[in-house]
Amino acid sequence: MEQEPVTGRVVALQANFCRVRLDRDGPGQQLELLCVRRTRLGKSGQQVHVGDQVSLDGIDWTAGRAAVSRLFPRSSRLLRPAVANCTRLLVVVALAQPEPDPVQITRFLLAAEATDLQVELVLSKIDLVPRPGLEAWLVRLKGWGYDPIGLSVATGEGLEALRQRLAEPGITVLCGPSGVGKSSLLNALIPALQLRVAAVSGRLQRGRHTTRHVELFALGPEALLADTPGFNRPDLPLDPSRLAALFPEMRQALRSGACRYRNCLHRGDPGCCVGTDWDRYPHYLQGLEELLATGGSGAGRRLPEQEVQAERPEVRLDRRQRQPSRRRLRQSEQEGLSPPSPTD
Ligand SMILES: Nc1nc2c(ncn2[C@@H]2O[C@H](COP(=O)(O)OP(=O)(O)OP(=O)(O)O)[C@@H](O)[C@H]2O)c(=O)[nH]1
Ligand SMILES: [Mg+2]
Ligand SMILES: [Zn+2]
Repeated sequence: MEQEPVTGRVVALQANFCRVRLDRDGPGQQLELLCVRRTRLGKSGQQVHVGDQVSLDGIDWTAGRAAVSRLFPRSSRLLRPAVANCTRLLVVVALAQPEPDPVQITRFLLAAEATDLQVELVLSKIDLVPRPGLEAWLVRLKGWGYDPIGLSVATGEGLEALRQRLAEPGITVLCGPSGVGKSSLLNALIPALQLRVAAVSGRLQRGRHTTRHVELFALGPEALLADTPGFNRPDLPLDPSRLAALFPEMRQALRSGACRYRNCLHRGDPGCCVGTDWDRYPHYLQGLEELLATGGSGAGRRLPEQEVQAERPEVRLDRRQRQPSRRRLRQSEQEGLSPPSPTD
């Protein structure tokens, strides 16, 4: 008689192994097996990611070992942090230590919006600022089209509201700058966890990149949360014409009106239905100019699956070393601009 295959979810990758949480407990009530992962599975050329649904063979229940034999199709895939089947992104920014920076918050939100996944926003460390400071940020972020939850791990405020928002089935990936308290938040939501956290340091009260890998934890029976390493400045992932759609407040304006020109870049030209009178207009313009100048960090490289771009702290491409791309030159010619220099 043929046995039903043993299946599970990859919750962490460790060197050549992955930890797989089983969909159904093993004979000795095992919840997890340590599995060898072939770096590439079969002809599909797919790599195993955290979040992947897999089936296993070669199971040794006594030793708690097995091998991943097959990957199930993914509903989504984030690149950096590499997580498969993610359903929701939780952007975490702190109200203090480190100070909130509207440009940086916008960067994270744009990278999150570019995935087409649901985006939630949390303001952490509210115990460190006076109430009016929190209220002002809540109002401002609502104007950006978000419904943020202010919370503090120190006082517990806001945790229940967040827990409810994350209770729906699926994988939520936490992302945000280093030191904002992502791991602390997970420890507070799932008390059995004892993830490493570290005090922020230095004049700018930056985080210290304490978390080094991605791992999934169970918040409820079907709701999983992934802690990820913080990074400080995600790239702008898209081509210029798609930037506007990543601003919820701009999407709103575009739904209720139309610009005179179909390929409007919304730079305050007459006939533009978005205008310039909105809080993040300078950020939009700055992002747009950056994309026009560089050809976009992800332009022309669109992947079939969704991705979020997140800069790893140890890999930084200094823009001054980049040569202007041909696309960028062409673009400036079309716009009657002088060719950009590599040092701008
Ligand atoms: N006062 C206060 N401090 C907090 C709060 N949440 C986190 N912290 C502190 O902030 C520091 C950084 O917290 P972590 O949880 O390590 O931050 P992280 O976002 O996981 O950082 P990376 O792993 O580097 O990305 C620690 O000293 C925490 O104790 C909070 O709600 N209030
Ligand atoms: Mg951490
Ligand atoms: Zn327009």
